[in-house]
Formats: sequence, structure tokens, C-alpha cells
Amino acid sequence: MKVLVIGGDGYCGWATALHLSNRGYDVAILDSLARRHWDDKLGVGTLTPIAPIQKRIQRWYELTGKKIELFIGDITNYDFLIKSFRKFEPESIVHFGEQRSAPYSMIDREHSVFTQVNNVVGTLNILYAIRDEFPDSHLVKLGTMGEYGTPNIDIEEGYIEIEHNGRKDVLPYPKQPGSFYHLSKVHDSHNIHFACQIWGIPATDLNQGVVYGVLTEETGMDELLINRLDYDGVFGTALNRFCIQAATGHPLTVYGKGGQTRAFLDIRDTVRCMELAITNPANEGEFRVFNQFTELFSINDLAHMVQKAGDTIGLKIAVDNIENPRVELEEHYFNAKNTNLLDLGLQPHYLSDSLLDSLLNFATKYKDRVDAQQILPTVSWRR
Ligand code: NAD
Ligand code: USQ
Repeated sequence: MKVLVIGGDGYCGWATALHLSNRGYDVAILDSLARRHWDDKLGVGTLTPIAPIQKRIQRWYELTGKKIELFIGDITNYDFLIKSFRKFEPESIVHFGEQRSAPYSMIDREHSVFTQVNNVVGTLNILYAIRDEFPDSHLVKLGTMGEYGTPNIDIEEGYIEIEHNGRKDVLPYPKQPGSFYHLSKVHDSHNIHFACQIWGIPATDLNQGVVYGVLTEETGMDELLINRLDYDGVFGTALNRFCIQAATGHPLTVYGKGGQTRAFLDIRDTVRCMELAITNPANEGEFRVFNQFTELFSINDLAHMVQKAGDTIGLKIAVDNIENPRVELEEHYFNAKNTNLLDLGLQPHYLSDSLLDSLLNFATKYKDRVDAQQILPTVSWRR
């Protein structure tokens, strides 16, 4: 099967491209390399040194004999997008190619507008390319668990049955996202759902939790294949940041009370979920939603787990509850369903087993590359 991985130079996309290539799929990567540029403009960078995309792909070919085609360009440019589609003729389109940081989207008006234009227009262009020339292609789109927000009831997978004034219907699950980035994903979901209904496109929206870990079978094969590990206040997720903070002797930066609960999964499960979604495609006109995560943790849970794992390698780790730069509930109910991917055969990895090997050990190995200026948060949700 021919799979186009849009955003294939990024964290999830790179690991997915190699995983699929290794299993015999004919893979192409499409990426604008914009993420490297955004890092440069903010003066931040991955802890692990990632090679240029051309070198990564060349090394993969030397090691395995498997070719990955490369399309460098921006999916908000329709002309580039449709020409790439025509050249590769994808059967599955895996779409990771968006601006994915909540803090980045909250920097100022310019970054909010950019995030929403980049994400919403890119996805709309893909929908039109499928409609016009590749109507049988299956779109596998990365959404996010944060689309749901933190409602005081259980979170279903995409849809909820509602009874109102004596009548019943199955409706899209209510969305209450917490940043302009998360909102861009909600807008995407609505656009994809509508396109499925009117044009019969088959699509899967994967509401993914926070992904962690550097290692997959493939990215661990060679230093030139290493994946990125973001720890700065804009692109670094809490768990990554805690590991780097632990390795450098900085107290863990828990925002506010730390009762914020989120969904999580290992990068090795992300790549497997992508394979499960493309080998079990949605039906014509179906807008299918899977919640893609394996475990739920509060931020305090994460801090305790990092402390415990750090203890085993002699790190003495303090925790600091700093003022929360975000506007969000710090103590709340959170219970989400995730049975769809498990039913397709996902066998989860667990954070307690991978924290050391896939995160803390990388954090200590590369700690000399840490820029101490990037540890504290720099973006506020407030005016
Ligand atoms: P990333 O920033 O590492 O990778 C995204 C890639 O997309 C980058 O290489 C970037 O250059 C490319 N890109 C962005 N806009 C583009 C455009 N207009 N045209 C072409 N390429 C473009 O992000 P990631 O962490 O790999 O996330 C990938 C996707 O998964 C995103 O859609 C994100 O919202 C979603 N997601 C990520 C996580 C996570 O924890 N990392 C969790 C849930 C969902
Ligand atoms: N947080 C801390 N300390 C930190 C950093 C963050 O307490 O140093 C808190 C935040 O306030 C928030 C929680 O940790 O309550 C999660 O923040 P995060 O930065 O780890 O993750 P988030 O902003 O939610 O975004 C990440 C990815 C995004 C993806 C999302 C999945 O960057 O692309 O969509 O996780 S989810 O959270 O399920 O929506």
C-alpha cells in the first residue's frame, strides 16, 4: 500500500514513516520543514540532535534498502499539494502536518492566526485533493484528546447518544478545547466530517493523547535516525520537560495544583495505531473517530513517576508548583474511552516501563545540550 506521511519530518511522522517502511508499505514523506524554522525563530531546539531529512532518509536506505520518496513543500499551497499527490498516487494519507503547540498558538494574534490558517487550510486542501482526484484514498488525520476539554462526564469516542425532549440522536461529542491550537483541531474535525458526508470520503480522526518517548524499533537503529525530544516552554510537553529538568537538577515545573489530567501513549503505540488505522480503513463516507491513548495521568502523577524513576539512577528531584501560565481546570473529573484501537489489536506499552529507557536516559545522555533559558514557561494565556 502507498502511504503518504504528511508531516513526516516531525516527531510522530518520522517514527511512523520508518515503521511503515520497515513493514513493507511504500512510503513517501511530505513536509515543509517549517517546524525546524519555527524552532530557529524562537531560539529553541530538540535535545536530541536530529539530522536533516535528506540524510535521515539516505541513512534509512543504506541500512534497510528501503526507499522513502520526499516532497518538500507546504500543504497550504494547493498547487504543490496536488502535484505531489499526482506523482505519488497515495492510497492512504496520514496527516500529521500541522502546528501542534498550544503555547505557540497563544503567543499573540499573529501566532493564533498562523496556527489556524496553517492547520485548517492545509486540511481543507487535502480534502479537496481527495475529492477531485483521489476519491478512494483513506484520510487518517491526527486530532487530539484536547478537543474534548475536561467535561464532568465520561468522554466517548467521537460521538454521544443524547436524549432531548423525548427524542434521541447520536451526535458529535461536545468540544471544549483549551487553546487556539486545540480549537484548530476541532475546526478540522468539523470540516472532515462535513466532507465525508457530502463527498463520501473515508476518513479516520485519531484523537491522540500526549505522546512520549524517543525510541521506536526503527529510530533506535542508528544515531542519524534519532527522533526529536522537545523540552522548551513552547514545544516541550510536561513529561519531556520534567525529564530534562530532572537530569539538569531543576525542580519540576508543575503548573498550578497539578491535578490537570490528560491521556498519554508511547510513541511505539502511536506508530502501531497508525498501521492499525490504515490496514482497517473507514468505509466510504464514514467519519470514524478513535481516541488514541493508552493511559491517563495527572500532572502530579507524572512528577511522582519521574521522581521515582530518577531515584533509581541517583537523581534527587524537587517539585515546584509554579503559577499556571494557562487558563485551565487544575482539579477535575477526566475519564475517556479508548476501546476502538484496543479492539483492533493494539497492545499498549506502559509509561512505568519506558520512562527510564525512552526518556530519562536520553535526558541524562544529552543534558549538556540543554539551554537553561528554555526551562521556564514563556507564554501566558492571560491578557
Ligand atoms: P511536529 O511539529 O514534530 O511535526 C509536525 C510536522 O508537520 C513538522 O515536521 C512540520 O514541518 C510539518 N508541517 C507543519 N505544517 C505544515 C504544512 N503546512 N505543510 C507541510 N508540513 C507541515 O509535531 P508532532 O508532535 O509530530 O505532531 C504531529 C501531529 O500529531 C500534529 O497534527 C499534532 O497536532 C498531533 N498530535 C501530537 C501529539 C504529541 O504529543 N506530539 C499528541 C496529539 C496529537
Ligand atoms: N504542564 C505543566 N508543566 C509544564 C508543562 C505543562 O504542568 O512544564 C501542564 C499544562 O498546564 C497542561 C498539561 O501539562 O495542563 C499538558 O500540557 P503539555 O504541554 O504536556 O501538552 P499539551 O499542551 O496538551 O499539548 C500536547 C501536544 C499537542 C497534543 C496534546 C494532546 O503538544 O500537540 O495535541 O498534547 S492532548 O493534551 O491530549 O490534547
